[in-house]
Order: sequence, then structure tokens, then C-alpha cells
Amino acid sequence: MGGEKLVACMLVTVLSLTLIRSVYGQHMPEEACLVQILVPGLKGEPGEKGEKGAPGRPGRIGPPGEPGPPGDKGQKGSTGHYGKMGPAGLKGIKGDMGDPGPKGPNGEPGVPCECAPLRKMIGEMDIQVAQLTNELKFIKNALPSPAAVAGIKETDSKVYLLVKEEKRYRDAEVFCKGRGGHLAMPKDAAANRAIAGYITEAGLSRVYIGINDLEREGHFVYVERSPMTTFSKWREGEPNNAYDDEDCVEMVSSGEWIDVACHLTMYFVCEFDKDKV
Ligand SMILES: [Ca+2]
Ligand SMILES: [Ca+2]
Repeated sequence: MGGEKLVACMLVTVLSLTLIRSVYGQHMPEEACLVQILVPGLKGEPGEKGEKGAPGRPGRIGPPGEPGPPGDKGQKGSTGHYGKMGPAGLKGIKGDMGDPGPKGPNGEPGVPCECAPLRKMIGEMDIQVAQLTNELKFIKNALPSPAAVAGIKETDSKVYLLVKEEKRYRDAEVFCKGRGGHLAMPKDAAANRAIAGYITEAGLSRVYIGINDLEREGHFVYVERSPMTTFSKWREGEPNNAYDDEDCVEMVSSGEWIDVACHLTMYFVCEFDKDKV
């Protein structure tokens, strides 16, 4: 029992006894808290000397000591690994030439050269390449846009360009002229057939060609103003100058010609001279 608890119990007992006495007089038994009233007794005799205690815990680590004197020299080590390869050295001087080897066997007999015709062929091919280069240049310049052109056709002397843009006669000629040509002028049966075949292949029914009587009624000329040749391909009953208003000419897919009003818009065929291309 701790000292505080003992004091508390003694206080309670004193208070209780005072209270009880005042209520019951001297009849109240006093043994109830006696066991708890502990009062220190008298000091006893000194005990016998105890046995020797267990050894104490080890003390703290002490500070480092002073450095000792240098030791003796060690033995020689074994050989180390090879080092890395160094950079390449400078090129040496060229050695003397060796002795010539033995003579080789004879070759197969050669074919007699036909160089002259080959040279001629090469010359012709050069000309063709130059021509094709020019034509390619022309095509690049002449094409309005790939979608507007059904294709290009060429004969020995002409390049024809079918333009799938609907234009009036004069605008069509302006277009062709702007690219170094004219509306197509079929001056013989072969040229007429070539253009007609072109119209058919493109699935068209009619195109403007370069013939008109704009300057003098009934007097047809080519659009470049040169007079008509003896060749013509008028459809039966044409030209009829219907409504007194037909001064331009279309070609239908059969190759026949019909005079029509110049303000109509339709596709057209340009022609270019090959030697001007
Ligand atoms: Ca007319
Ligand atoms: Ca007509």
C-alpha cells in the first residue's frame, strides 16, 4: 500500500469515527478500519552481509588510439591485364613492283562490227527523244486540267486535243489559239476520219471544228482564215443557215459537218501542227 493511500484511509477513518460517534454515541464498534491503520514500527537490527553481485555491464567504447609506426613493405604483385589497343600508325612507304605474270590464253574471235547502222539508229532515237520531250512539254502547257481533256490523238502531222469544256465557238478558238493551235480544221478525208474517230471514242455526239462563214454568208473558210480546200463533209441538207443564224460548224460522230449558231456551247477539238510543237 502506497503512502498516499494510507493517508487517505486514515483521513476517512478519522472523519467516519467523528461522524459515527456524533450519531450513535459510544456503541459503534471501532474494529472496522483498524487493519488499515498502519503505523511504522521501530528500526530493526542490521542484516547479514549479502553475497557478491553479478558482473556489471560493459563500459562505453573509448576514443581512437594514436596511429602506430609504418609496417614492412609488401611482396611484388602478379602481372596485370593487357591495356586497350592504341590508334593506328601512319601508312608505310609503297613497296617495289612485283615481277610480271605469265601471258594469258588467246580470246574468242570477235564479231565483225556493224557500227554504221547502229550509229544511225542511235541518232534516230536521239531525234525521237527530243521530239517526245517537246511533245511532253506541249502537253503540259496545253492541258487545261486533266479532267477537262478526254485525251490526245496524233496523226503524222497533227496533234489533236479534245477539250471537254463547253464553250461558244469564239471562246473555243481563243482557248486553242492561246495554246499555239486552232480549232481542228479537217482538210482531207484522213484528218476528218481521225477527228470523227476521236469524238466517237470519247462517247460524244458533236464538237466544234474550225470552219465558219462569219465574214461572208455562205462563204466558208477555215478559222485561220485560209480558203477551204476541195474537201468537205457536209451532212445532206447542210449548210442551211437555219434562222439566218448559223455561221459556225460542228462535226458529229459520223464525221459529217453541220452549220450551227455560234453562241451554242459545246466541247471542241483543237489541233496543233507537230512541227510547231
Ligand atoms: Ca451561215
Ligand atoms: Ca444548219
